[in-house]
Amino acid sequence: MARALRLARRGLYTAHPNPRVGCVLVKAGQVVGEGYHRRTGESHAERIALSAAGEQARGATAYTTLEPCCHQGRTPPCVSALLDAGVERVVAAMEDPNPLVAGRGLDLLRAGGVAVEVGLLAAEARALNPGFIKRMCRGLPFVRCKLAMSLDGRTAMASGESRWITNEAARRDVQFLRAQSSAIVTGIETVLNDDPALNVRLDPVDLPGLRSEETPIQPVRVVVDSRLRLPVTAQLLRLPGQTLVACIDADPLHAAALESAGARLCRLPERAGRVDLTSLFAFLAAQEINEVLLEAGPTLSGAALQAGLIDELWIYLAPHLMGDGARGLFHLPGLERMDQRIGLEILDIRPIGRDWRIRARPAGQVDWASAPRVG
Ligand code: AOF
Ligand code: ZN
Repeated sequence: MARALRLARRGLYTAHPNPRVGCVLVKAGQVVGEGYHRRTGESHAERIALSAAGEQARGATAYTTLEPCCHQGRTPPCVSALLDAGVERVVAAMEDPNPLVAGRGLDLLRAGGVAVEVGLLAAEARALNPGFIKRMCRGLPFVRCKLAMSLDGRTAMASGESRWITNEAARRDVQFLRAQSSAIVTGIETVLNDDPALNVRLDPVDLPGLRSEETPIQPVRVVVDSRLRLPVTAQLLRLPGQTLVACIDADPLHAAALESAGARLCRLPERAGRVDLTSLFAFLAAQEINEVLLEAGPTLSGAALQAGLIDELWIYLAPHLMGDGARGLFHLPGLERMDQRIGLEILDIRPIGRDWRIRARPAGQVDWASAPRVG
């Protein structure tokens, strides 16, 4: 199963909106076939492993990081392929949370006389697909909020100047975070101030799963822009990939100009005069967006945090001080007493070049990698 998990990880940058899945077929202590799901629309892990094994699959055990599917999606069901090949035993790390499968794949295998076990390395398997799991279970994407700050917790000088807080190595690390995300969400203020690209600029050879002739999959760029102030000249409209502008209401002429510049507009319900963020994230999940990277300023990041929409904070900490006149990480109105603090659980801290990366989960947030739902 550990090998199947390593294979599944090769789909980190390419499999979405599908889950990352790996499969290893073992017979008499030997690996006879293996595979991973590379890209939506292409074969599932089990079918790749089965074709590699050929006749050797008869009587083998399949270790798979996700319950085999039993539905006809973009590709045919894996359960029938496993039964036809004569696989004797299937060990799945976790059930498929997709309501079209949800245990039925395992039931069908059992009904076909296959020995079935579920739950081996479940937490590791879940950690591969937090976005897919949360989207299937909650109708919301898994949201990582990325921030860069000085050691004294500042993200910009009072003037708004913020380039660059962190070093090259940290900014490259963020490129990998972007590459595994289906969407990057930012606010209109960030776009007006910085005119960011919000794209993936890595070489395909740096992204496992991508072939050298392929270009990285660009996450959908989402601009939260209640009053539709995005200029048609914004850099992100000219780059490969889709740009979605989330607004409440819009001047029809400006809306038409943005649409002809390639933007997709989406009108959403309002909350206190701004785009309702829960509606926005539910809309993104409905577009099959699994993992979101929020790269925004203190207002939007703070609002998403207070709405309980952030699953993980990814804070890059740079070794310098910016002083107490500079701006803080989150705008959190109404937070006045110590008992109103937002607690965090630090998941890991590691050096990235001269900076440090802190990964933390807001207290009370579900850990999508634990809490396995077995059998
Ligand atoms: C598996 N093995 O490798 C993957 C599975 O549209 P399709 O046919 O690609 O089906 C997508 C669904 O299949 C996806 O939502 C998830 O439930 C399951 N993914 N299942 O047996 C795999 N990637
Ligand atoms: Zn399948």
